Amino acid sequence: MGYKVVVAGATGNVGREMLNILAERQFPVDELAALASRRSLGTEVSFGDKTVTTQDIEQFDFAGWDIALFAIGSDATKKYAPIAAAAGCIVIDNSSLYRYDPDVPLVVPEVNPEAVDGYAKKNIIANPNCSTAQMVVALKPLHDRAKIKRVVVSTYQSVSGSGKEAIDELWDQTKGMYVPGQEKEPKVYPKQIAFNVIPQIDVFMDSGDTKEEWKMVTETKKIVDPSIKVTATCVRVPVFVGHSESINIEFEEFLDEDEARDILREAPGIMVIDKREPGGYVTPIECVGDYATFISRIRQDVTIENGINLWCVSDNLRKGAALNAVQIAETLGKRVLKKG
Ligand code: 11C
Repeated sequence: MGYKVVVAGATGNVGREMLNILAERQFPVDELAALASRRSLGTEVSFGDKTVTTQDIEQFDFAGWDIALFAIGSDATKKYAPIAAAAGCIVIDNSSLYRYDPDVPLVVPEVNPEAVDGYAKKNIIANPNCSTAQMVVALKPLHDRAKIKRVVVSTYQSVSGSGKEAIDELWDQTKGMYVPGQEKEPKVYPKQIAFNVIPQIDVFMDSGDTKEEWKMVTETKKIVDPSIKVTATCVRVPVFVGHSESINIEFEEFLDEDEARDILREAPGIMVIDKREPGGYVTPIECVGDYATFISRIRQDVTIENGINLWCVSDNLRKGAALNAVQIAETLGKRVLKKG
């Protein structure tokens, strides 16, 4: 016997990936409901070799359903997650709404799988921000060996992190550059994204950090270790899919670059591609559609006592969102629900 699974937000970028990944990984689904807002009602979505017609989330009765994967943004989540949870359906939520709630586990299965056991306080488990998810997969095995003191991270984040309109904006602006009269003004982003980079992701906070930067700090502490200090600069780049990160790590103890490479090679969810020659590293275009978090450019930072630099790339719609949510469902299945 398997699970009755709901995917809410099934027509969005992340919702569609959730359906693909449930099918690819043969998650034991007995019955599937694909939910959408009234605007996209009746849209057909693919689930493996089947086609499923979306149902109205407003009318849906969550009673009797085991797990709901939510990819509907914070406002809709605020309305529907409590309804699903109260009906006994465990919500795995991709929005930021519940991530910082002490009664809601924030889980990356390679890092803190045991945290899913705390799901029952609210019947909700939170999925982290995409830029955090790939970074903590890389940090955890190194932290276990040499205890991380401080992380300095700069991100290079693709436009798919901002949704479909942002993908269209990059495409239209890029084409528009070559056709006189077809130039497109920025709508989603505050400045032109084509042939440019924008050092702002999400809103500014009083500290001067953006909310994306704050998320990386706060979520890393909740998932890995509250003692780790993180400082982040998050930048949007004209890439469709795949977030990249330059990560500088300072440890309590010395960690040799070769040992760091060996640890990362053995770690779950990581693929090390690190040849010191032209092209001997991974770029975002190569990680699209993959499950792994790719690590390259592992090297000693000789400007501090115990430092390592590395380059980290992952598909933000997969490990950063849909894959991690499905892995949480798998972990919940193995550790708690034990069906399938
Ligand atoms: C971006 N990281 O790339 C964001 C998208 O908190 O789940 C995901 C926002 C979030 O724009």
